[in-house]
Amino acid sequence: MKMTGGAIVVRALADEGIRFAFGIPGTHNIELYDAFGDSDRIRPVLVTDEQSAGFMADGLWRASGELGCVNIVPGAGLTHALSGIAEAYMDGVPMLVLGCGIRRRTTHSYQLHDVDQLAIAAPVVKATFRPETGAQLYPVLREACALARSGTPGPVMVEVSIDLYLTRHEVEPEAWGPAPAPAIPGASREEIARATALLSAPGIKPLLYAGLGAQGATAELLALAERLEAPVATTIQGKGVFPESHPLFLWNGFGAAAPPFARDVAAGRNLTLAIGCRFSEVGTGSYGFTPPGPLIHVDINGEVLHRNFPAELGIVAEARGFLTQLLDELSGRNDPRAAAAPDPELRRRIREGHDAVRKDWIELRSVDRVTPFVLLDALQKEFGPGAIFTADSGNGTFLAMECLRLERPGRFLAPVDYSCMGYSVPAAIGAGLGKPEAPVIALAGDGAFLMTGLELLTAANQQVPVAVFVLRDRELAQIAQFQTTAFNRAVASRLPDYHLGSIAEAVGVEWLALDSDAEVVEVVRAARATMQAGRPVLVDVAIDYSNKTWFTRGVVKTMLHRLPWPERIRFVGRAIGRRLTGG
Ligand SMILES: Cc1ncc(C[n+]2csc(CCOP(=O)(O)OP(=O)(O)O)c2C)c(N)n1
Ligand SMILES: [Mg+2]
Repeated sequence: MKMTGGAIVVRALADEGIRFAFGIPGTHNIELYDAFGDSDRIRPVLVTDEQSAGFMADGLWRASGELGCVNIVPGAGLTHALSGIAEAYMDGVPMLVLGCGIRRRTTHSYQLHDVDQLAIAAPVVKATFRPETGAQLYPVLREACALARSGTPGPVMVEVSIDLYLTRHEVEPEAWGPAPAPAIPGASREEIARATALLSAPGIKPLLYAGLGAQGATAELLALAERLEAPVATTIQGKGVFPESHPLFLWNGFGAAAPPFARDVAAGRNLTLAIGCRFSEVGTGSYGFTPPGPLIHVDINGEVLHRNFPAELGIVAEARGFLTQLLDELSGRNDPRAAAAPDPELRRRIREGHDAVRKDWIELRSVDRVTPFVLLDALQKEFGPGAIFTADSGNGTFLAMECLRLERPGRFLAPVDYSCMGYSVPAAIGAGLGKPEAPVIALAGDGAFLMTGLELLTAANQQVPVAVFVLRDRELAQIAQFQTTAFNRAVASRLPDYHLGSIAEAVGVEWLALDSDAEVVEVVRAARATMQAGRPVLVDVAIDYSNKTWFTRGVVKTMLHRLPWPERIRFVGRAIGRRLTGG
């Protein structure tokens, strides 16, 4: 039968379960948009800037596991979208990047938007495809989606030329189906036996360290932690993979960027089992720890093993399958190993450590503005355990990481390894579309908000009732804090002031001011009421950043220690000199 290119693409997307295509139409893909108009399965979501298209598809997947499509015009659409695509690439988030190509059946040169798109996208996607015929469209799109979801997930780009959209093609839909799923790697019997032997050797006190790759394995991770009586730390991305109310939950990290109790507990362990993580710079607080060795490192992607820390045993395996096998082996009928007894001393240190951290935050309350912990605690209490938080690149990410206690993965969405400012508002909209039943709260820095805050217009237009809390310190604090510590001055990191309420009014969104701790509960409740009525809301928070996070304090120290001695002396000397002279 004959089908248009647009109809074939829409059919492939729908068969992949894709419900949302984020982007802005252009002359090259209006045929596709017309086909969207005929579809009741795919909603094209109009964004204000294509970088948000990537962040929305990212938030959609992280919150709900649903694949999103970034749908962009050639050249300018792609270059705007690259930030969101690159964030997804570095953070392991799958998405279909549906690029549109210029005419190929022409002898003309210097066409509109004519750049080598696949070359531009190649470093930030897992693969690129350029179907040549209409018949290739459907199978190529299905293959691209399968690849995006497999292994370490990530974006995959397919460029569809306008030629294919403008014409009809002879195709056989009866022959269409999903692409073969790539094999899921698992551990061999020998690898499981070696891991078991290392873990159950006499005197071994393991530390478990879990990343986003372990997000489908919470139950197994819990069973293993209890069986080994091992404390569990997670990466930043992995926040919530292990329930954070559990007595064995340590921290999101365990090195110099963690509070003293977490550092001490980790230092007392003598083996690390790391699952579904890759020891990235941000996750490790700038490589601010060495995993207590020996290290058993398990990841679905063999390339991450032995990269930052050599492993005694590196295993290429999907987390849940690995943990199931390991638990079977530990409790095997032939050679059952005794489960470790609960360690009251360990649990006491962890409990008292968390209590002390909490006490500090409460005691260091702001006198005239909003204390971060007071706000985050109130948000958790008012919105309950189903709430989804998005964070941005900035101080807010680390405050949220340290103050929120989450029981499940998919509740803390943050741009970590690419760390791109502008993530939180569009990611919240993506999350809200994927999980309409969950309250979604964006924690945006006042610098980051300037980049993508206008997407509140999209939230209003799409009727996604997100709450955006803008943390107003009138600084690029994450950088200004580094600058004032190291240089005793902050250059180009003070923000010019702007009136947030006017922006809210301009895009037709309600707004609230939150000026002090005393108002926190009342304002959070008012924001919640607006969301429950189906409308987005913006909150202007006079945040007090005077207490630095454990993360920032740790990273400043670690970075200093990574410098060669003469440079260290220069840095410290300059900071002291400027403090003494007031310069
Ligand atoms: C696109 C982009 N530009 C610059 C940076 C560098 N950077 C990291 S955090 C930060 C400060 C963010 O300021 P703001 O949004 O106000 O958050 P705050 O730290 O003040 O909470 C900057 C400039 C970045 N990560 N991403
Ligand atoms: Mg700021």
